[in-house]
Amino acid sequence: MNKKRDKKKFKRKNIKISNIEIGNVDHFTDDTITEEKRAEKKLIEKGKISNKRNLKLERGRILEVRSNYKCVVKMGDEEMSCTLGGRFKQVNFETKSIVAAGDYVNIDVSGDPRIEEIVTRANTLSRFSDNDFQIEIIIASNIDQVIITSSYKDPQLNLGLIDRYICAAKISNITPVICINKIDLAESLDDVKLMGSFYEKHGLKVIYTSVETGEGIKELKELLKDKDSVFSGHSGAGKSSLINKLQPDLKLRTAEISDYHRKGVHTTTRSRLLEWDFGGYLVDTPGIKTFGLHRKDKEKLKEIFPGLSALAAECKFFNCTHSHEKECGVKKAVENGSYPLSRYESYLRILESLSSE
Ligand SMILES: Nc1nc2c(ncn2[C@@H]2O[C@H](COP(=O)(O)OP(=O)(O)OP(=O)(O)O)[C@@H](O)[C@H]2O)c(=O)[nH]1
Ligand SMILES: [Mg+2]
Ligand SMILES: [Zn+2]
Repeated sequence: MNKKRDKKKFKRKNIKISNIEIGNVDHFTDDTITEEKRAEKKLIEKGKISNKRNLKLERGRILEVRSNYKCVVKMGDEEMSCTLGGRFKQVNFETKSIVAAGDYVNIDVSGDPRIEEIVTRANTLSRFSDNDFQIEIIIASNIDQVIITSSYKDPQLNLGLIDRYICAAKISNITPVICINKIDLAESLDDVKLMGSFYEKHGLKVIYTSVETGEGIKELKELLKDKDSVFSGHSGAGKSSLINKLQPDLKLRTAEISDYHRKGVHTTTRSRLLEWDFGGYLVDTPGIKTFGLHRKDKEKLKEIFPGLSALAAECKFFNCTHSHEKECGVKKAVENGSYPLSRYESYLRILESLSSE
């Protein structure tokens, strides 16, 4: 077939309209509806909104994620098991967590309850896998504060892990609170408080608790009241024990100290959203060993790592990363002893972990 000739043949002629009265322009709003419909269809196809929006969806909040497509949800006063709508089953390589404890969801209750929509999250406390792909693991969502739980001893206080939590929380606009538990095991309290004083100096809240003696529990309760908090930290730090102490009827499983020296004991195995009887919610989480941040946040590190931004005014270069540069305010402070070497080394370790390709 000769395409050129065809084109010529079918070329449209300009149509002139005369003697035709055009009615009320409102008749043409059909066009805009079509546009909207098209946009909506696109969103449905992308899985951003449900195609069942004509159904009555009810709002609930995820208490626990049981498997990839099953979770326990609270709706009103009821707890129910829910599945996830089919469109969530599309593979997403960026995240391991389709839903997380704390998510608000819209549920189709016309049959077996099915989650159809995840309400946009206010924030997430997320860590990222160590490998190149940096897959997101959501610890909890829609929370006000993270109680970074560390024990003074058994297991040993790990300030490097605390630093990583602080950075992750700040990146996500979540207030970090440091809780140093098991202070009954400390020989001297001065020794413990010295460790916390660095963080307090840089505006962070630090509380010292003991489930054994009850110290600090009242202060912790005050802090938790009417807020949504997540308890996170090393396995065995005493997260579940603290929660039980605050509200004994929750009866969370905790491990005996003797058990806990065995390798790989994780007593809490799934994150769970629970309700305080004094107001607010909490998420108890399984212990973690390491907390990976995302490489995309590398630039923010020097702004959010405790105490660095105030020293940066003394750096020669405005974009100083306080690592290899000369005439660096942070390095000077480390040299003259006004900034602790151990925290500077922790900063460098995190910086390096975000630099590897
Ligand atoms: N001496 C002392 N022991 C404590 C304290 N708090 C908790 N423990 C003990 O520490 C052990 C671990 O406590 P858990 O509450 O199970 O720790 P967890 O942080 O929930 O651990 P995972 O669920 O594995 O992440 C238990 O044997 C507790 O009795 C404390 O303040 N002092
Ligand atoms: Mg636990
Ligand atoms: Zn510098």
